[in-house]
Amino acid sequence: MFDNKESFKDMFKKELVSQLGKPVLQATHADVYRILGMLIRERIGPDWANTNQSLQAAKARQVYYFSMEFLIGRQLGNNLLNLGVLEMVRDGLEELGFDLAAAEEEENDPGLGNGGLGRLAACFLDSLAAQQLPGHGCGIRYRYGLFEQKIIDGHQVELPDYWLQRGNVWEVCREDKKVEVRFGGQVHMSERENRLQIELTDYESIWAIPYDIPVVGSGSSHVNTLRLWSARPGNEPIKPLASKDGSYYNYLNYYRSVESISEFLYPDDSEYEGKQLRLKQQYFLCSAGLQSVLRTYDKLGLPVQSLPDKVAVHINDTHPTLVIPELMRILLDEKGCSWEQAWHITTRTVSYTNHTTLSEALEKWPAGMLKQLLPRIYMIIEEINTRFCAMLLQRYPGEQERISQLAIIYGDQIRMANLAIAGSYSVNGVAALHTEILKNREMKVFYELYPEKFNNKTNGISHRRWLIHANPELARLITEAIGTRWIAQPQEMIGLIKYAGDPGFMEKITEVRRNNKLKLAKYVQEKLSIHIDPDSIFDVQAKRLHAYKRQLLNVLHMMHLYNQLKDNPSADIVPRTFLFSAKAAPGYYLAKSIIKLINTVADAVNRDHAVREKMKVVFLENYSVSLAEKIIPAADISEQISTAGKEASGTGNMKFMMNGSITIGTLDGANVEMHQMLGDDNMFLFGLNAKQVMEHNQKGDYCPRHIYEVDSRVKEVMDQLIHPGRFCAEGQHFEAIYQSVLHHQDEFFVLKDFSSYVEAHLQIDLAYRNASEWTKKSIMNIAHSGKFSSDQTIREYASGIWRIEPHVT
Ligand code: 26V
Repeated sequence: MFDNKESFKDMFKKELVSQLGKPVLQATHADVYRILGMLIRERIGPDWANTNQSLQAAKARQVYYFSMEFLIGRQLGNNLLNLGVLEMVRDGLEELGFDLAAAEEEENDPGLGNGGLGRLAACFLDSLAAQQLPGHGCGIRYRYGLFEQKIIDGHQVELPDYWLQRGNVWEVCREDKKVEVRFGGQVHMSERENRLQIELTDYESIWAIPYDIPVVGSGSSHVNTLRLWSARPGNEPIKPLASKDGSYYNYLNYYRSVESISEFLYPDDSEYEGKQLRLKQQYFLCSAGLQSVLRTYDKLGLPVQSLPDKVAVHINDTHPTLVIPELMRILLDEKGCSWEQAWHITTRTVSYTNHTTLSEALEKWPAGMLKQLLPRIYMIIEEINTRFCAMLLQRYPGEQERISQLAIIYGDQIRMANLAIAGSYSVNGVAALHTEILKNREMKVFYELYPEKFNNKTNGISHRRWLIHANPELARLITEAIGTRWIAQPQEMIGLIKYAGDPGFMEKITEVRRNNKLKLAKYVQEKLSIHIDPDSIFDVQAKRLHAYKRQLLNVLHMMHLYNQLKDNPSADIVPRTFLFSAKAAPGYYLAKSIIKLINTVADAVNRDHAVREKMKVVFLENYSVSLAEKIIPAADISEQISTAGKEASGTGNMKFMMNGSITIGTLDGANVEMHQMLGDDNMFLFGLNAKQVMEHNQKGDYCPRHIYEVDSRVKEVMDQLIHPGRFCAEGQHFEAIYQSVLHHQDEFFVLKDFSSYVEAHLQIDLAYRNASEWTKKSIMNIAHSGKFSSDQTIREYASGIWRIEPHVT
């Protein structure tokens, strides 16, 4: 393969001519991207095969991370980085007259996830491979990722995201490894040789086709696999129900319904909705994934009882909980296990991560729907529930209330979190505070039943993608200061503390950060024709739009600031640029209204020449991994302002911190752990804490109307939501937003935290004036961010939950 620049250049030129039949000079950026993809794939291939072979030969214990989402981001840059050839390829291309950055922009960003949960799965894969841990992803190859967002007239408009349009160089279709997944049908039971025989008839049968993507370990030859499944009728469809009468049109309908299973990713909504197609997707993932795991296991020639010694199956939230009854089905119906044996194996194989405490987001499937779609799986869930409740009756005689809270099937609903906890050996939350809330509140009865299952694993992020790749100038500067060890061991960044007062280093870091701001300013100018001042404070909130994340609090503060500037145009404030980026679920009316409000405020502010030197508001459309990589390195302020107790962890908070932004935040999620390290000097805290929020909720004593009446700043901005004037044109108003915070007992405490939020922003303004103190804070943030490396998180999962070890080939 290419070991040096010259051999790379030779290979590149040869490949270009042979694959595309073009002279080098005529190659486009897209051609460069494609050829690089092919070369890298060729280079990865042998290591990939070796890793698999060697894991198999060593009978190594492996983890399979099941997730409905893998938000992997663009692959080219990261693969070059992890292979250790980034600089060489960049230089080589430059000598040939090409620009690597431009080629990178040609890659479609696969949006196979909604936000934090999907991105976490991707960071985990990166960290598993980097540490040579045998761990693979198992997911769905959606033909359409999360919708593409356009802002038209201030409103969000959704377009389909056909990310596969130009093919995908990173995947390999493994047609030979397809498996069959069955839906519907009738279950027949009979007895043969004293054993219960189960047969399913008249089912709908579909093929699951795996597409494998290599996950390259940074600095080693270890390559794991992300296996994404696609639903297809296959060349010789097996017993399609709809084609029984032989009609060609029925046949086509059958084809379409099969393909719809892996057609698109569901957007995460404000409230969970039990949609049948989503249930189909979940079972499709679980059944296909498990069959392939067991096929690999079977090759080891070990008895099925040893499965938990060799295989760990992890479920990312409750979405893949059907692995539990599906594993039971395979063990009972296909491997001939007794119920007790099967349950013993299953509950030692599966572990589960919870990602939310919002009760409205908890998955519950209507029993009737599940029964019709998956009759055998339903029988197994019923049996799990019956045995579970019998055990509870023994343990808690007479405690009806407690037992009904624990039950897996309750009324007409199947509670997936209850099934996940009952059927797994480990349950973890994603930040210290979140885990405590699970144990003491949301899942208290389960914690009392199974205290040994509960544990915390604070989330992390890949410093390779979010620092080295996204912010190469900063990475270089860190290496200049403390050497290269931090690259393999990001905790070593703590060594930067001693540079927090070093004038030379401070000057350099200021320059790097300013360059990043200039780059983002250029992007904003190109995309939106808005000029933003690189010397203003870049104040950024970029994340999914949801009421609990309180983008609205941010908007109300902006409106207030603008009102102040109108009252006093010569007010002495440090110029601010407020940047937003966020997608709202298509059916989430309130969230979409908030997007419109942000854009309405942006229009009013940006049009006003009187404040142009002091304030700008920008909404960047279509937030995605690649856009995040542009925004985050340029942020001075990171807005992490969720209502305390609602954000399980947050991972954006960690990405901003690692890039030297300073957080304004509540004591929520992982912000709590950030604050423990950084202290009050290096973070701007405000608002109620989780305990206070809970107490208000218990007492029911929060009265937003009272705040509206006594705080004139609040009254002014609230009234501006519904009356024409500074922001709203005649006939335009934001009634729903107004009502949501004033007339209902706003569970997100927006007005309650307003005053302390405004105060925290005043502190930011003051602090920014002292440039060297600000830079020190920024350095302190970077220095402490190693704790949030997903390498560390994964080590904790590996030793504390999965019991897997690094494998050296
Ligand atoms: C729910 C639904 C329901 C309807 C269909 C689509 C869909 C997709 C995802 C979800 C679950 C959302 C849960 C989630 O994303 N939690 C986030 O997980 C992050 C990683 O642990 C964490 O940092 C965030 O705080 C948490 O909100």
